Amino acid sequence: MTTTDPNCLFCKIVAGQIPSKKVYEDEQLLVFHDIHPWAPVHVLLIPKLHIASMAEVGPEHAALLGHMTALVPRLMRELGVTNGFRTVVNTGPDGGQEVYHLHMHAMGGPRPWLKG
Ligand code: DGP
Repeated sequence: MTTTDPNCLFCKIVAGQIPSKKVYEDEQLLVFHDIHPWAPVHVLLIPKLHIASMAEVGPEHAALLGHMTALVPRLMRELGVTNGFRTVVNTGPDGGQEVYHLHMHAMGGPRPWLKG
């Protein structure tokens, strides 16, 4: 189950064809800093497998998504986030998804989106 899409930006990051500030990697997942952070700490967790969005997720992906989700608290701790964090998965046009390779945003630090 190692499908990739040669035209996909995040598949290119997985392949090392586009550089990223990597935070974590294992056989199934890659985590790197978002290029346009919305928070002091803002990383993206992605499966190496190309899944276009959460809309394509099925029961066969349960273990992968469980693994991804369970990694978030550990990564936030390792990145110095001590006072809570926010996780977001944008899905499809109405969900505001820009990159069509499934990813979870994990954001920590003071919340700029609540200011104003
Ligand atoms: P979304 O709207 O959920 O599809 O968010 C996509 C995110 O991906 C957005 O916050 C910016 C980030 N992003 C886009 N291109 C790149 C890139 O080339 N490198 C990195 N590190 N992040 C990117």
